Amino acid sequence: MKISLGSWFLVVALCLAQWASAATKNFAITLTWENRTVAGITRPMIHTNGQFPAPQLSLNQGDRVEFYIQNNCPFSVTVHFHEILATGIEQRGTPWSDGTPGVSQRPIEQGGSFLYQWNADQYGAYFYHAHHRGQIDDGFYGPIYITPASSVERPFDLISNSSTDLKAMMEAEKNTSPIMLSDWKRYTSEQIWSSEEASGVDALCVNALLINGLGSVNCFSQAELAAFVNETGLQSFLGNETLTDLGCLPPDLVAAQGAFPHNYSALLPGMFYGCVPTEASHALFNVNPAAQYVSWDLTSSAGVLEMIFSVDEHEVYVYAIDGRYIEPQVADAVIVPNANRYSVMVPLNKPAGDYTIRVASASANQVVNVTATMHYEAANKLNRPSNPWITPAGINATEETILFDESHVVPFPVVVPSTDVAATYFLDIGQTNASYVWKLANQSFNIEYEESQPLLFNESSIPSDLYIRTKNNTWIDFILQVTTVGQPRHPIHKHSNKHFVIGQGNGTFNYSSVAEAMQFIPDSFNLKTPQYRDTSPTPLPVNEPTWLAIRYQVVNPGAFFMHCHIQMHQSGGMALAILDGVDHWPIIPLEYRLDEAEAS
Ligand SMILES: *[C@@H]1O[C@H](CO)[C@@H](O)[C@H](O)[C@H]1NC(C)=O
Ligand SMILES: *[C@@H]1O[C@H](CO)[C@@H](O)[C@H](O)[C@H]1NC(C)=O
Ligand SMILES: *[C@@H]1O[C@H](CO)[C@@H](O)[C@H](O)[C@H]1NC(C)=O
Ligand SMILES: *[C@@H]1O[C@H](CO)[C@@H](O)[C@H](O)[C@H]1NC(C)=O
Ligand SMILES: *[C@@H]1O[C@H](CO)[C@@H](O)[C@H](O)[C@H]1NC(C)=O
Ligand SMILES: *[C@@H]1O[C@H](CO)[C@@H](O)[C@H](O)[C@H]1NC(C)=O
Ligand SMILES: *[C@@H]1O[C@H](CO)[C@@H](O)[C@H](O)[C@H]1NC(C)=O
Ligand SMILES: *[C@@H]1O[C@H](CO)[C@@H](O)[C@H](O)[C@H]1NC(C)=O
Ligand SMILES: *[C@@H]1O[C@H](CO)[C@@H](O)[C@H](O)[C@H]1NC(C)=O
Ligand SMILES: *[C@@H]1O[C@H](CO)[C@@H](O)[C@H](O)[C@H]1NC(C)=O
Ligand SMILES: *[C@@H]1O[C@H](CO)[C@@H](O)[C@H](O)[C@H]1NC(C)=O
Ligand SMILES: *[C@@H]1O[C@H](CO)[C@@H](O)[C@H](O)[C@H]1NC(C)=O
Ligand SMILES: [Cu+2]
Repeated sequence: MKISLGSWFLVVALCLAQWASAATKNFAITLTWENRTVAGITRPMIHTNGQFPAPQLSLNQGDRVEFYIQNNCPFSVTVHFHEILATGIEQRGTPWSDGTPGVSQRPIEQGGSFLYQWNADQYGAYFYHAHHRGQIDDGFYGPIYITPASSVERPFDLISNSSTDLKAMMEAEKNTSPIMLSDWKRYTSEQIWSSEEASGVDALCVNALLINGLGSVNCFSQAELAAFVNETGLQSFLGNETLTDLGCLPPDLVAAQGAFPHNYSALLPGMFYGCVPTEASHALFNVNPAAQYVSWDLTSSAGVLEMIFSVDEHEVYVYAIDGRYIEPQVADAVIVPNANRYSVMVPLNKPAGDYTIRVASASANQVVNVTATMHYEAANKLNRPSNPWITPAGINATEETILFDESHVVPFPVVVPSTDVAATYFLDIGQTNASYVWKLANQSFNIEYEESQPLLFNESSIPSDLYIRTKNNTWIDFILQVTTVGQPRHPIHKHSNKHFVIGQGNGTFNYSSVAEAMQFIPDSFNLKTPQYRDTSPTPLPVNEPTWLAIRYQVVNPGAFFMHCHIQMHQSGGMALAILDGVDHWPIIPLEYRLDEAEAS
């Protein structure tokens, strides 16, 4: 792309340049590929201005963002702002700043640069991350927080009406900070991908979990693993087999692998077997009990696992999901699927001291955990270890543990979708030809299409059954059908605007539309208080297939993407392109057009 650099040279020289001028915030990011030791494992990875995780983008609602990226990695990259509705000045869309290769832009080549521009129209917790190939697993992710405008109504009076509490919660929200949850592998994303191709195996096994980039490798004994299998009921998956020493389902059991060709000797040591313990420092969160509350934005950038989060002996009030308020719900433990954000308000009402923050895999395919410490800054201390709500296997450690209940979420305020639906798409999720090759559309979205001319510029660049076309200001339904048992929950993420989660169930969806299904199985739907989010997990197919129904309004003309946020599944092709509002596509500014040589 042709960007006139001008003043940008100055910006690039700074570490993370950020200043407010007429509500425009400029960020300059340089990516490098260097060795770093994370969770005690040294490997090459993506550094963002020398950092990992990438620095936070702090914004105010209404800010205009200019994000300049200089790619000094030895490969091409893109970045996606998850999930900022990419609108620009005067509400014109900026779909060329969505960051999806093959859909909205060309990958940014080695040595190249790109300027992303968008408006922070929404409020709350978001994040930005690599969107080329498997690079999110190489450490390119960082938090975004958009302070809500003062006119946005907060839900905190549903927690307490005491004026001191309300003041304290407003203050805690003002000082909210991210807790990035991620998983970590000892191999690079390209090593993992090559091994998947050579072995035929879906690489759903990690080496460590991280909290704000910190953690270590902990190896459980066979006896501990056997006890976790009992606790979690994993025996029914395992049959006569056992978990690997990394706590993983063995490769032949991963997502029905056994039904596809495979060569287990092409797996790398440490991918499924070969746990090597490490020592490394864990995250520390200093909190001030005088503040009464602390607010955290739990943000998962995990490539594989869903995680469960808890703070020993403390309740949390979940008050926002995916950057949008809900009626606060109290819980002791919260499951955070890949790519979701759960904002929690934590009352600091226990004796001062150190309390363990526990994060563990909530996915059936691996038992793995990590801890951090919440430290109350006060003189008198708790003189004993704190008591857990959850076990290292990610399940309740006590009878009293209350798990956050998704089925009781009520958005704040409630917004309901239209029932005037222009089109319903039935999307079957399953494997094709190999256990690591997946589809969401009629065929697998081959990773090589990321190198195609982007659909925003050329609708003929990829097969037409890998995308749908919609008209602006219409309502669209997707029925996501998980066709086979043994698949994990797929966190399905739709780019551009949020979607309503209107229904889910077990079995096969044998209806031609949601309206028809509602006549027969009304209890499977919620059109009165549906969740409104950007990433929604499909229900776990335990004994039979499952389905998820989501609905959205086309408001933002441009070429977007919908895909599983398990990175191996996205790389494996579980994706569909969405050409939204084709009747109102914007004119692409000259500087974002493809090179002349290409466009002719
Ligand atoms: C990382 O370190 C290894 C040896 O520990 C070395 O072989 C490799 O070249 C280094 N990679 C980078 C990108 O510096
Ligand atoms: C606070 O007052 C509002 C308005 O009367 C009410 O709806 C809400 O339930 C109250 N909150 C609590 C925690 O009692
Ligand atoms: C697991 O459960 C089985 C059957 O209840 C029991 O025989 C076995 O001792 C348990 N193993 C562990 C490690 O708790
Ligand atoms: C485990 O069970 C499978 C069938 O469920 C069988 O094919 C296999 O031989 C058994 N393995 C062992 C070690 O018993
Ligand atoms: C299986 O993988 C190993 C290790 O990469 C390789 O040497 C072997 O040739 C492969 N076997 C087949 C049948 O492809
Ligand atoms: C997992 O939990 C166990 C038990 O609390 C703890 O000993 C271990 O350190 C945790 N693992 C990590 C990596 O923090
Ligand atoms: C976890 O919760 C279940 C269901 O409430 C309960 O039956 C079980 O006893 C609890 N586990 C522990 C260790 O208390
Ligand atoms: C799967 O294999 C069939 C025939 O063997 C082929 O037609 C199809 O294109 C393959 N699908 C993918 C996603 O590779
Ligand atoms: C669009 O992509 C197709 C398929 O790659 C190619 O044949 C065609 O020339 C492209 N069109 C333009 C205008 O570049
Ligand atoms: C998939 O195939 C079905 C049947 O041919 C068709 O109706 C549907 O539009 C196709 N889906 C996509 C996304 O192209
Ligand atoms: C689907 O089946 C699972 C496992 O049997 C069950 O736990 C779950 O409640 C069922 N879901 C619905 C919506 O009926
Ligand atoms: C698309 O539709 C939305 C919703 O009605 C509207 O706000 C927007 O202005 C439309 N965009 C264009 C470019 O017409
Ligand atoms: Cu998936």
